[in-house]
Amino acid sequence: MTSPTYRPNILVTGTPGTGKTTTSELIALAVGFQHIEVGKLVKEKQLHNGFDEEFQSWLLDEDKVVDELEPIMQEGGKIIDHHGCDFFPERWFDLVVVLRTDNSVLYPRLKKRNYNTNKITENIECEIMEVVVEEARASYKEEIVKELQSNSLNDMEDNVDWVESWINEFEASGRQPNILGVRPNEDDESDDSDGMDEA
Ligand code: DAT
Repeated sequence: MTSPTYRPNILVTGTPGTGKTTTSELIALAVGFQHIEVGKLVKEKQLHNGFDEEFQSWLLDEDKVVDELEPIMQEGGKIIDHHGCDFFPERWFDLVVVLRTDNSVLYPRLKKRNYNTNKITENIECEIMEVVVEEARASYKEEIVKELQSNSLNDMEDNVDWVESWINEFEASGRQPNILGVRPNEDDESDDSDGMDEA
């Protein structure tokens, strides 16, 4: 007898404008996962400490965001989309996708959003300095971090297909999602509770 499949959780991260929301929505539609855009949730549920006028963004309250999401993540089958990733508990995710975009493509995307100069400069520098990739590599096990190019619609299609295949393989393998942690007696070699690491 096989137990019902417990679906993995995925984080889609990257500099603003790299395509997190669009790609996450397409993945969610393709595989029946729930897509949660953290920026939207922060605004709706007021999980912030006010508005930063200079950078025109909400100053999110990381503890409130984690508390709000914890029970949701426990259900499995979630795609979280956010431009930062170091404050989420490491055990939440089975795959971390970092979207990357060339600056010549990213700049017009940000300009089209009517971002002010500060915000455009900050985001372009962020992409040049590989801030989000570095953050992802520092916060999660290397083998679960996957960098994907997101310059064109073709790339987007390929990225959705890649994640869909990854989910299919994960579920076919019978692997246990990280959020479930290590069950007693299931892994006798492991004494330490490695399900509780904080990023
Ligand atoms: P993010 O959530 O990372 O801020 P988004 O999904 O809102 O990005 O996308 C920003 C804009 O760029 C939106 O108009 C869709 C477009 N876009 C994103 N990724 C793309 C891609 N790979 N090819 C073409 N357009 C893309």
